[in-house]
Amino acid sequence: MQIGVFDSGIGGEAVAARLRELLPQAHVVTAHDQPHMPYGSRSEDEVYRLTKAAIQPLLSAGCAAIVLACNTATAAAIEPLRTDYPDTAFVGLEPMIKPASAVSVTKTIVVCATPATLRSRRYQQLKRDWALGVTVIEPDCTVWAETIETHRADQVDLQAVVEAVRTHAADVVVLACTHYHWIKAQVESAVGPHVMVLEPSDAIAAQVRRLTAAAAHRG
Ligand code: DGN
Repeated sequence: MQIGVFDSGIGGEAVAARLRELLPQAHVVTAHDQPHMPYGSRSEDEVYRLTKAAIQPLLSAGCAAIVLACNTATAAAIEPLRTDYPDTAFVGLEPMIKPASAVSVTKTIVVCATPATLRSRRYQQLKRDWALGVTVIEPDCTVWAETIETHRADQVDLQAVVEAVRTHAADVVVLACTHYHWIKAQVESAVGPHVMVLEPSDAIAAQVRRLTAAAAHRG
């Protein structure tokens, strides 16, 4: 089975790597859109149009499932893409608000995401559905993805996150942009051992594994 993985840049690589580990029999192909990266400050319509254009090689390659390994693209594009391509299974990534809210003891969580993800309707709905009684702090991470994409991950300024955690006694940090996978260890060491840092590569790989198992079962 051919599985496509899309992200504007290197954010999808961590998800693709995990998929290759978990599903060695699947053929995982990736697509990026570096010329238009970062997506995080673009409008919803622009992100939809760019994502649709960038996944064409995956569709032409016959991918039965396409993972939008990008929170920004999922928020803006997954619904219209499902309508555009009903024969393709689209798997999206969403900020891990539900597990973060469930596991938080202080009932305060920090969500790191792009501006486009934070202002999306899908994200606002996630908060309404799963963060009842939970305070959600959203520090400014606008330049993170681009800094990571341009191989300067060691220069990402984590001050706003550290301050958010300390000031509000948050005990969970959600990394809600796939680029941030590459700085997970940095974030963990900056916020300290009592703060849990959540990142979705494993969860998304497990979801794709279920999907492929169900497809194989159906024959
Ligand atoms: N990796 C993308 C995400 O998960 O939102 C965003 C990267 C970007 O283009 N800003």
